[in-house]
Amino acid sequence: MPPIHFRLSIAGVGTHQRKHCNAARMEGQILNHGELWGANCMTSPNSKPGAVRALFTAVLVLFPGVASAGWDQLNLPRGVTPYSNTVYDLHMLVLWVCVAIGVVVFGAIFYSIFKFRHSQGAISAQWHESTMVEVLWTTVPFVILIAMAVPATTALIMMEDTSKSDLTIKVTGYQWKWHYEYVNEGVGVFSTLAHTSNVARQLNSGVDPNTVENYLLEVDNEIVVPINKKIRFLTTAADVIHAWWVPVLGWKRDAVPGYINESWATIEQAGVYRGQCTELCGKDHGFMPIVVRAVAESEYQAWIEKKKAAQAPAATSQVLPDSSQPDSSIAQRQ
Ligand SMILES: [Cu+2]
Repeated sequence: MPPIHFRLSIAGVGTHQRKHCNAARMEGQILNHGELWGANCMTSPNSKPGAVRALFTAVLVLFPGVASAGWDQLNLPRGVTPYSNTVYDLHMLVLWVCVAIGVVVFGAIFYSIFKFRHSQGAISAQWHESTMVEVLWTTVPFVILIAMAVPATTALIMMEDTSKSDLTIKVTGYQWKWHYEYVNEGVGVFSTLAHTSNVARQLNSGVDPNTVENYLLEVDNEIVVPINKKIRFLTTAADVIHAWWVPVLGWKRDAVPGYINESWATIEQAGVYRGQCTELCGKDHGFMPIVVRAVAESEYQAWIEKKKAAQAPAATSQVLPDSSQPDSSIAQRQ
């Protein structure tokens, strides 16, 4: 049930609700609004579900985000890779297991507190030395943990398997830009913050950042990758620790000087996907976005050929930026 519908329903909880209940009864439907709707529908049209209504109204007034935010805004994004979908499914599985445990445990606690309260003459049970209880509270959590560990381990093994990749891209973090090397193709691309964002971010630039499209999430040179191909990413850095993160791929990897971390992605939907550096790497950490354009294989090949042709004459003279002057490219654009 989308929360927005819930808010509208509550707002019109009087006649609207009664109409809904009557219609549902006539059509033999099962109301899926949860216990509160069901309980209220069973009351007569003249009854006053005041306490319930007041409670919900208070919650919705105090936490308007609960009512207006869709599930997709509260939850993880599904992403565009099998990797990210596996992560999402695993997250949902564990979440619902936790919800079930929470309902059972807190239900038992609150039921016990209410049912066996002192004013009702309750006398506490004596469970000391109960073998049955001890066996149960040992084996039940054990079985639940094993049941969750199996899909979690399967997912972890899948995540680490970078074998049989179709292409390899080496990602190197610099203060404050990214370099992408298409290892098998001999193509390299530096990707820095787009000029429009870079101008707008300056103090007293006179440019309202709200008017800049994809502010701080746009680059001068996006990288192009083919869809439905297994891409191996090798992440490293040339100065300090950065982290390469595009949320829809389902992972992020630290880019550490002197080390190479591996990951992979098979992007199933064409599109432009954005991300950022996610390791606090210096004063311009927030100004090294990532843009990945996933296209059809033929379009990718055409892009690679174009890059090869453009870089061929300059290949021998290409010099990596001097990390002792890390902000040189930013300064040049100002
Ligand atoms: Cu960084």
